[in-house]
Amino acid sequence: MKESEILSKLAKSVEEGEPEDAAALAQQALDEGLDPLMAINKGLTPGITRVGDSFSRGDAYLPDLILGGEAMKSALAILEPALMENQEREVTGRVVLGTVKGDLHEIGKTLVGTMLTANGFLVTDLGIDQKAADFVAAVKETGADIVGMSALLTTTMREQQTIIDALKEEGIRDQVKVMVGGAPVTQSWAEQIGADGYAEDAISAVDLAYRLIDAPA
Ligand code: B1M
Repeated sequence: MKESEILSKLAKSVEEGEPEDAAALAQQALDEGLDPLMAINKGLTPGITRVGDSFSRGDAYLPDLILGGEAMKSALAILEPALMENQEREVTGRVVLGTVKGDLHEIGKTLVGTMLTANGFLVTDLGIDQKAADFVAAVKETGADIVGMSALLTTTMREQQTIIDALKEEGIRDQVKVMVGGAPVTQSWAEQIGADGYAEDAISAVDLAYRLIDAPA
């Protein structure tokens, strides 16, 4: 199958919420030598973006979001291990990563964690719906260099501020760099809440992490 055809079928499998098709196409993409990152960025991501856009217009409903998310996750389960192959294994830095309280979106956060891991960062992934106290405890336990907070909802992005405040209250704000991201998050929001950096996607999150700890990329 041509590269463009696999990419458009991957997008369609997510858009139509077909986890089995998405996984089979992801495997086919790898078997045919496609770059897994390209399969994610030019196949899966346009598919899930279209699901979100239809939802915004009222042409799709919550079950469509759920199925789109499931299809994306099943393809990522095949593609993410391939992203890790032949990568630098020396530990570059320690990162605590999670999706903030009240927010159940995990796909982008997990992708950021995978890319960081593939680039030598030791990532403690707290999961979704994590309160400030859990971020603070994990930073203390792991001695993290960076804490990364993902928020996908305009209502939950304020939690990023709450976590920074909690780090200050615990007297550890100066010991850890704060990285924020997620669809509604912007550079100006990051500045407003006193984060050390904002990344738009998983690739720029890796560049940012290197910069934050002054490591050569
Ligand atoms: Co939700 N949802 N959702 N949803 N959902 C959005 C975010 C939305 C924009 C859809 C829309 O209306 N167009 C909208 C938010 C509106 C807003 O607040 N402005 C929305 C809504 C409204 C909701 C519910 C409220 C719906 C409802 O119940 N009525 C509900 C909320 C639940 C909750 O969290 N409490 C809800 C639920 C869900 C599902 C659970 C069904 C499902 C998630 C499944 C899962 O994760 N397992 C879901 C999905 C799939 C989406 C969309 C369609 C796709 C999100 C996604 O996975 N994208 C989304 C629309 C959209 O984003 N276009 C939408 C793919 C992923 C690779 O991208 O997550 O953006 P993303 O991550 C990127 C970057 O943002 C960045 O890098 C990633 C990789 O490139 N990044 C970081 C992310 N985190 C980062 C952290 C960093 C750095 C970069 O540093 C730490």
